[in-house]
Amino acid sequence: MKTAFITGASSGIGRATAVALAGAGFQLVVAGRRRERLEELAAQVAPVPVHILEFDVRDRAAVQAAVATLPAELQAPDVLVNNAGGAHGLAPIQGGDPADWDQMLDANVRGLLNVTHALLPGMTARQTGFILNVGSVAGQEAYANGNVYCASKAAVGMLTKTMRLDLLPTGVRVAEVNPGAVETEFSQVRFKGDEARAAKVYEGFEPLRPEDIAEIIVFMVTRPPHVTIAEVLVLAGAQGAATTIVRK
Ligand code: 8X3
Repeated sequence: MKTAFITGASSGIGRATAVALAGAGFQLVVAGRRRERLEELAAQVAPVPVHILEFDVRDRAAVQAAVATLPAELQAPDVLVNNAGGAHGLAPIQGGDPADWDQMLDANVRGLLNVTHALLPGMTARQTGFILNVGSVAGQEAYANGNVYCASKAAVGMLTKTMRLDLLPTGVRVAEVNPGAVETEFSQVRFKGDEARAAKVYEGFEPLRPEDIAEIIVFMVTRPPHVTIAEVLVLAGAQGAATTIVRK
């Protein structure tokens, strides 16, 4: 049975991707900060084998320690989905909170590196595997007040490209999906629990659902070894660019 390791699996795109990969025949390692949610996920996909790891991707030592508890087979997954991360705040750079900046750079960039670093020995030793990084339209386009979030996702884009080159001789493929407006906890987190402000982001049009992205991720990571879909930008139907959305 093939194995998929998914970070940020307790909600949103990560959770939907875990469910979709379970449906596609993968056993799962699901990582996140909220064990209860991961247990619910495991119950939902039963009888598919699910191994739960509770850690914060920002904590390199915790990531290493958690991965070390896995049986060797699971330390070398067929698929790694680097999904954990998010946005904190939406303010001009001159009014931004450096604590928010740290959060985003630590999770979206360093967190991705921490998890990748912990799993690469196993994946490269196997000479096969697929790393799917979750970027964002925000990594491709600048939008006002996006500053550090946009920069962190641009870093994911460049890491994807450079990792793909570095790992080429190892047989580990690397690709990226760049979602646009997906209705998840993303905006609640960005606006620190301000539900009304978060809801406004998705008002007047049909946003993407996490399942829409999950379906595409499953397609990307299940292509045969001679096919790498390197990058996919996924926008909502009413969305022409990051902040260009037709609302009714
Ligand atoms: C989420 C998409 O446009 O809100 O990454 O930044 S956006």
